[in-house]
Amino acid sequence: MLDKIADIINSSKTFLVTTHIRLDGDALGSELATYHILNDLGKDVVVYNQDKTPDVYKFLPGADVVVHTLDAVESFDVAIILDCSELDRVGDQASHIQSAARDIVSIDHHISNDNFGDHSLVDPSASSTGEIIYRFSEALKVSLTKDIATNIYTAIMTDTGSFRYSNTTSNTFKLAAKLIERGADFRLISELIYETKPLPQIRLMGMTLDTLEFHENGKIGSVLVTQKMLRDAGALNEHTEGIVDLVRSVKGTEVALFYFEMAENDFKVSLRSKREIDVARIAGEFGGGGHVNASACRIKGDIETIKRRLVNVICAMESERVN
Ligand SMILES: [Mn+2]
Repeated sequence: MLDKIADIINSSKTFLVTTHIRLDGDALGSELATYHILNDLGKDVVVYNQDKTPDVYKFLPGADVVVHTLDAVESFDVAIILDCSELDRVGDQASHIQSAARDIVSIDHHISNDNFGDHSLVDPSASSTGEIIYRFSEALKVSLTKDIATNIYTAIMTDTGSFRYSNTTSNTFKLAAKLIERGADFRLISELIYETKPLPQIRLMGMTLDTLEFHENGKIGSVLVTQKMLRDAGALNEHTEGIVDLVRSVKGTEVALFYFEMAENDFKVSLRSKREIDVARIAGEFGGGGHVNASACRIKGDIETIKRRLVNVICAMESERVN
């Protein structure tokens, strides 16, 4: 499949590259690495995202080329959709992109990928979409520049939680070493992503910790962020990143839940787990998905009912698993 996709890329001229809403490091790093790869091949490339680039990722090489409207773009040969398990994840322009593209290429590492692409490069064993983009660059025989290496390194580092999550393999480390040899400045990238938090984000974290509660003897931990808390802290949506990992880090916690109020009685729930507890399955019960140790879903209703429903589902699945 990799060779077939390389043929399609080589024989095409105009490209749209995009990824999911609520941008993260893997989404942006994979996208901008792809931009540089195609650009180095002399292709015409438009990089489109519905959401604005979070401040923390603005240092990524190529971040300044991203556009947020597709008005002027009528058609292109190939749309490359990155890190999306389904096309709708790109946001409001999904159907426009589908009709404007001759071919849709999906590159992703979600086990829940629904095969929406005309051509799919999906590998659930890859740590990140960035890891697959590296293979993509090799298949296209593009030399690994510092710009490409920096973007791919960022994608891998963020999706593996700095090489700590169970999606990390010895291959991930080998690849990281190669990227560092090609100029990815691992110390600087880590500082820019993890050690440049704006004060409102820290204030929000303090307020969020006040909502911390536990169920099932501490095995399930949860926190809540409301729109009012964001306003009071002067924080942005993107400043909630990492909060759920703080809950998982508590001793004895096996499942961490983060309830984010998107609108009244409308919550996005992020789930994290330790070891073999499959939170993708739990999120799946509510129409969501993701990976074994990290997933998400959206649930409507009042927060107390939602909390009870989630705890019940987690307990039911856990008793099924251990019995
Ligand atoms: Mn990813």
